[in-house]
Amino acid sequence: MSGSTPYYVTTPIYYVNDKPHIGHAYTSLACDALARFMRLDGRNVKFLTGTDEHGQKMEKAAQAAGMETQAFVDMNSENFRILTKTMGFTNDDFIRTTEPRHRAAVQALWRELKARDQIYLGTYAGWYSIRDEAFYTESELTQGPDGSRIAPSGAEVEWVEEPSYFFKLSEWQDRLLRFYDENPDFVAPPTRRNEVISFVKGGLLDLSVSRTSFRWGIPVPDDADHVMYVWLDALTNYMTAVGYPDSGSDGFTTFWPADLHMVGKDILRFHAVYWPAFLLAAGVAPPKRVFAHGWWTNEGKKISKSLGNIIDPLELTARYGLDQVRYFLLREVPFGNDGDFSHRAMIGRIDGDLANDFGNLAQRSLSMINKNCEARMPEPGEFTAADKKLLAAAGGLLGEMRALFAAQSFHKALIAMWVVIGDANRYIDEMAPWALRKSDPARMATVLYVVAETIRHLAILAQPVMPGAGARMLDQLAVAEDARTFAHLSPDHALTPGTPLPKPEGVFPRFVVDG
Ligand code: ME8
Repeated sequence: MSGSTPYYVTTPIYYVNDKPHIGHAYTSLACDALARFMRLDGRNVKFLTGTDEHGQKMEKAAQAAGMETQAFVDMNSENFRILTKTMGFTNDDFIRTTEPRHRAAVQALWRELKARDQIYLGTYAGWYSIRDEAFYTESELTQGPDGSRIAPSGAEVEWVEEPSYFFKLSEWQDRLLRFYDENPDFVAPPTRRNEVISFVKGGLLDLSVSRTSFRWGIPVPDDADHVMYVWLDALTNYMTAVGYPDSGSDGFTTFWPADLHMVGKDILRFHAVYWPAFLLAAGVAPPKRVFAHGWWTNEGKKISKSLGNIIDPLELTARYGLDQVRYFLLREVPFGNDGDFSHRAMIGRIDGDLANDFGNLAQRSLSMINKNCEARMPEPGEFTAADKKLLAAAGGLLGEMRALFAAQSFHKALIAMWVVIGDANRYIDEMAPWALRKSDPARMATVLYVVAETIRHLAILAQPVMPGAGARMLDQLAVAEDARTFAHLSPDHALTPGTPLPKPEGVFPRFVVDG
């Protein structure tokens, strides 16, 4: 892999106050699909996920569970590690903010900011939301029914007054605006970019970056009364994992700045305002891009523990199948938009797109080859214009999908694949190979070869989103395991006539309602 272009993609590190749910699985899934895509495309990929374990919220959650805080975060972090296995994620690292390597990185970044005169001691007096781990100004708050104050996220806030170190965020307003201007792709999608710019144009206050009223955090260097603000601590994870503070290390020089921080829209401000400001202030290059995706609701309702409608990714994959869930999540909602989860929509995709379209394409053509070509890859004759047209459509997919993955337009990439699936199904209907069996077996062989070659393209390209199904289809085409990358989509690679094929089996069954 050395010499290939690096690609560094990160998920948010998740709070371990609770179990993972579909929202967490979604963000990491998008990153996994990207990581797999880039690896198949020959890039040197680093894919990072992990858990965010410090702060008042964790301390309170541990107390509520009657557990010692470290034991509590150990237990819940493990659930996120299990999620990565259940969902088939291919992260190269799993970072925890309670690890020594991370403490060293955060303290080094603090020292750098201090040395550059970007941090000063003062007193914070204002509103704080423990649920969001965020400070709010009076003007951002609304009045709750009982007179309490509510943050834009819906979380309650409390009044905090304590000694605190501040980061000179106010000094970075113009520099940040210039940075957004010079880097038009830094925040995506464009609506989110506009939100960020108007927030920064509204003026920035210095940011409180330490707390003194609790202990569960990384101590401020040389002032142990303070622990660091959990967001300064958490954001730094992206650099810890590539070797910061050793900025001469292989990891750091190869992978920093990160290509993409994938986040939900709820945490955009931290990633697109505070994080680049910290980095610019410390003389470190900001990441190349932050993509803020939308929010899932469950059958039209906000997903929340209090409503009891949390969707457990483990249950979902057990019920519908891993590839099916992965496909649904990335296909159902234009990436970036909010979306609604419903069992009906899920079953619709499984039976329609997967079973009827893609599954049936593979099943019927491979069964015909098995029956009529002695279970060997048929030998094609000369290609007709119709054959060439379908092969060209399949051959053009990689270029199209490459651009769409680079823009994180997963749904469009899948739609592009389904255009070719539709073309291939229509081609079979029109060519009617079953009718050629007696009248023109050589032509039947050509038609089935063209379809098989189209399926080979589709299966290779399906792997980032549906690794299991893609691999099973490639097994059925007897494609060697080392011949499944995007390099094998070039014109000099194609199926070898005469290769013996295993007995075909359905890859995408229809969903059977149980009981
Ligand atoms: O914010 N729909 O962690 P967190 C879509 N520790 N995505 C959702 C979702 C939903 N309903 N619910 C959660 C934190 N997510 C911090 C991050 S990063 C340095 C620190 C996803 O456990 C989405 O990606 O609250 C959101 O941004 C993230 O989970 C929040 O995870």
